[in-house]
Amino acid sequence: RHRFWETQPVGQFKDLGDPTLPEGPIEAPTPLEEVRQEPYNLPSQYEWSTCDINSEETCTEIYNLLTNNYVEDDENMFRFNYSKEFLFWALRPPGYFSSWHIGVRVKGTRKLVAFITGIPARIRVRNQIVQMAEINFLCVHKKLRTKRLAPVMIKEVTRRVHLENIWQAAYTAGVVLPTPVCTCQYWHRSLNPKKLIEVGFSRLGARMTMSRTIKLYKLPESTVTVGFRAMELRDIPAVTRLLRDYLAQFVVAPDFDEDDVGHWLLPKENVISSYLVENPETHEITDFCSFYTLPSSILGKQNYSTLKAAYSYYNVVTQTPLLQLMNDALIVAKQKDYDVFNALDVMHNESFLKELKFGPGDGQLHYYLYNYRVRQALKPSELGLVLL
Ligand code: NHW
Ligand code: EN5
Repeated sequence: RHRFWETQPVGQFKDLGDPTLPEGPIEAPTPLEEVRQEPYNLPSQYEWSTCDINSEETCTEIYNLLTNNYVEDDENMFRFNYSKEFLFWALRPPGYFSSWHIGVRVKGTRKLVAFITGIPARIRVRNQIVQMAEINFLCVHKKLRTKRLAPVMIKEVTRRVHLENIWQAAYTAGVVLPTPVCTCQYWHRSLNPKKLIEVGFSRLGARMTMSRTIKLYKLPESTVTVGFRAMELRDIPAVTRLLRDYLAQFVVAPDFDEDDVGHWLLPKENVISSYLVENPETHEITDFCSFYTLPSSILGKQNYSTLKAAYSYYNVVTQTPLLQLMNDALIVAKQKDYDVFNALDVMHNESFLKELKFGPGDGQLHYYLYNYRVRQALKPSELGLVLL
């Protein structure tokens, strides 16, 4: 069934529900001297290329590869279109390794034809904080598919992660692999229903007209929560406290410190947006919400070329009802001209999705851990992790 994944230290389908298997690492780390020193062999036409994303030229090559070859929906109507600024942010968190930004090029022409990345992260699983790599942006050019290039790339990134003495990883995919730690549902909240219907992202409901649909999804012009404002540099300590206290309740969640919060949550135009609620009397920061910007190319439509989507990231409330805070997030996203607001059913998101008129999408997102077994798959509400 899974010629490659069956050879890897990941939970296997045959072991699902075996109560004798312990939770934790599947394989023990090997001494660093025993980690393979040479890169894995590629087919002879190709060569490895560590990508320097600080180079504008390399960043453009990566952007072009992903724009034309990265993830599509199951009907090939939309393709993720991560911006260069987004990639620059996603790939350079505190302590990042350039050696984990791995390209495959054609020898001779130097054309970039495949890519995979890792970034370091501390992830807590129950009461254990585990140093991990988050693997993302695995992409093989459309013309080079099904030639078993992906397994070589995964082995090579694994080797380079091992060289940093890191032995676990986390990743997400829309496809089922051995074996999900959690399976989540995508939900979508229309902000610009007319455009979404015109491009085939959503459909006019039964017994619904366009004008009734537009009215259904209408939002107030401005936010309602008193003290709602964009996050700033000075808010990092308070936001870190809020987020750490909140994430402590989930079975799997990142272990964010102030450096991480400064990187992952400080607003960056068209990349990451974060808002908080400051109590006007005490100046206490009581609530927080965030979303990242990930447009999709609209494939084969003349009147529109991109869909502007916001993706719910981390949200924490202590004083404001979550429903009200997320409604304010929808209002700011609408003000900034996003077409749709997407969210997974992770953390406490279930509590606002239906009431705020999100509808389930046709996509799921499966979460995986490499070399770490969890006793039982988690419910989405037990998951406190969002990957980009
Ligand atoms: S998920 C997005 C992945 N990218 C895309 O979907 C873009 C469009 N598709 C492609 O570019 C987010 C290709 O179809 C890809 C596969 C490259 C996906 N994850 O080369 P072959 C991430 O980036 C397995 C893992 O012939 P291909 C997360 C497949 O099951 N494995 O296929 C990435 C089969 O193995 P099997 C995947 O279509 C996490 C083998 O690849 C996969 O030309 C990576 C076939 O290879 C996927 N998304 O290329 C793992 N899709 O055993 C990280 C297919 O079934 C692990 N496959 O025979 C941790 C590493 C670090 C450890 C550190 C301790
Ligand atoms: C790694 N970080 O399928 C991520 N998206 O539902 C990689 N569907 O946008 C893995 N098919 O349902 C990513 N509209 C896996 C996801 C890949 C992309 C994907 C889905 C998620 C999606 C849309 C468009 C479907 C187009 C036809 C969808 C319905 C929206 C509707 C709005 C009104 C209320 C009901 C729902």
